[in-house]
Amino acid sequence: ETEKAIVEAAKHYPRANVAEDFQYGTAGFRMKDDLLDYIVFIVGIVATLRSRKVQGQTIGIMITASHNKYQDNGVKVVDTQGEMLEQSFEHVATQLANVHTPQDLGTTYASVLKKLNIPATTKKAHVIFARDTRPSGLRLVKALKAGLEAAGAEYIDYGVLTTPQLHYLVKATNTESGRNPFGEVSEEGYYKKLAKNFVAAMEDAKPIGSVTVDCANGVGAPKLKQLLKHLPPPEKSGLRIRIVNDQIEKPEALNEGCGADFVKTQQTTPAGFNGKAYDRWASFDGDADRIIYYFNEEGPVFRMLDGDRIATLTASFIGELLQKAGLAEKVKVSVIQTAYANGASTRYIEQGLKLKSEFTDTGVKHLHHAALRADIGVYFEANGHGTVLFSPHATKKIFLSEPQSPAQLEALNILRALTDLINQAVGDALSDLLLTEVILAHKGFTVKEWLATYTDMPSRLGKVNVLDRRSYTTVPGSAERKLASPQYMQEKIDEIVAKYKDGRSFVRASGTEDAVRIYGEAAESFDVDNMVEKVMETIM
Ligand code: 16G
Ligand code: ZN
Repeated sequence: ETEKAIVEAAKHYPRANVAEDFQYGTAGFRMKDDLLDYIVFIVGIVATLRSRKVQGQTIGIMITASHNKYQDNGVKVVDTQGEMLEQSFEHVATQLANVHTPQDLGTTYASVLKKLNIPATTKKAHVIFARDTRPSGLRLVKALKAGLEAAGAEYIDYGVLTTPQLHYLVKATNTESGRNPFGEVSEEGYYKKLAKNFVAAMEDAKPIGSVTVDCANGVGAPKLKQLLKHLPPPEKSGLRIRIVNDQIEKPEALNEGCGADFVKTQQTTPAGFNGKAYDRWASFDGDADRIIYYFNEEGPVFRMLDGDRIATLTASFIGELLQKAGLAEKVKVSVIQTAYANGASTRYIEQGLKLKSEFTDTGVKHLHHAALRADIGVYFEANGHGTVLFSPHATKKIFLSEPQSPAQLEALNILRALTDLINQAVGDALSDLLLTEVILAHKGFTVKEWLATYTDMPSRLGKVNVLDRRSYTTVPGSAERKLASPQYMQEKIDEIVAKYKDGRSFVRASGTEDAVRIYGEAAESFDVDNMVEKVMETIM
């Protein structure tokens, strides 16, 4: 009768009458919000199925379109440990999203049920969900509840949250009664966990000056304000956190001329910027899972401290702590990057820090999975999404080692606090902000010293809109750095790149737009522009 209930409910949420196929992509489903009601409805069904498949563990659903325009929205599913949805269920989601009538949905649901091997009468299903500040969020929640109810899930609506807060709650819920609870199952518990470990990780370090955070006029603003209430006051901690772009009551202001994506892609300061030379600024994106830093030098000359910089800063700090704690031989740090990482950052990781570096395809789930294989895996995309994962082996060493000196004890204490200050479920702007501030304080770095750790290669990112991006495929295992098709295109690119000193360029199909992206870097900045243009011409 679940099937019947689904058919009935689907009559109120007809699929948008468009020919295009919807696809569960790297960021779930994302599109204009008026196309989404049916999609959100079926995602409720998919999450319910997933929960049943994992014996009633809790599954999460986040309604957000991150850095995209306020007229867009999206939906994605969070798996039991706070990670991205298991692959086979992505296919189920895509399949159900492209069924055109309630009757068809019913039969497709029945066949999926069979294929997934879920008896119709199995355990209860549990789902929790949240949304960002977009105006369409509340309407979509209605469709979501209809899907969940038809499919028979028990659910909790957590209202407005950042994406990483929802990931936290999923993981906390599923580990609550186990041996390693992730944290209290509440928004409050999230703040308490971060605040406590921020104080512990700071130890006696003295933060330098203040940081101003551009919250993209999104959900990060009210949530950062909440977090600040749990932190020691600036007079005590020595750190002042200022907030700009917090106008969530103005929907059209979301991500408009501000936020991490704007600053990163435009290479300029956001709306509302009023910093002086060398003032430390950071930007969140619209759902607060990305953060980048930046500042102006005199001139003003804009300087970016992006995900690569946060990764190298973090890896170097953790590497030093392991040394001091006497654990450097037993616990290895790996840095996981994508093809977009600036070549200078990779060289610095390998030659400067003498740490392992590894590459994966674009998209958080690929980085996350690679990081899971490391002792300590530091992963960041250049665009500011990232976190650090501590393996059970590393965690055991960090918590069970007997310090041989006060210095070793101090290093161990900081490492212990870091394992809980860092949101190991997913990249998290709030957590990464506190982490970065802790490291800068310990190192005694201003933005100037941070930038001076290495010099970025001049780089450029281009985009060409194409009719069929699927004709652009990359060689498996190349981390998207080599094209397999169209035929001969990689040869042409190699030929162009060979003419430039330290040139590197790659082309890959976007996972989120009908376009291919072209990245290039070279020793000289005039060379990069020229090279990337030539590579773009091979596509047009
Ligand atoms: C998605 C990914 C992001 C990636 C971006 C690349 C997640 C949660 N998000 O937004 O990590 O950087 O896609 O977009 O995985 P592109 O394929 O259009 O270049
Ligand atoms: Zn985001």
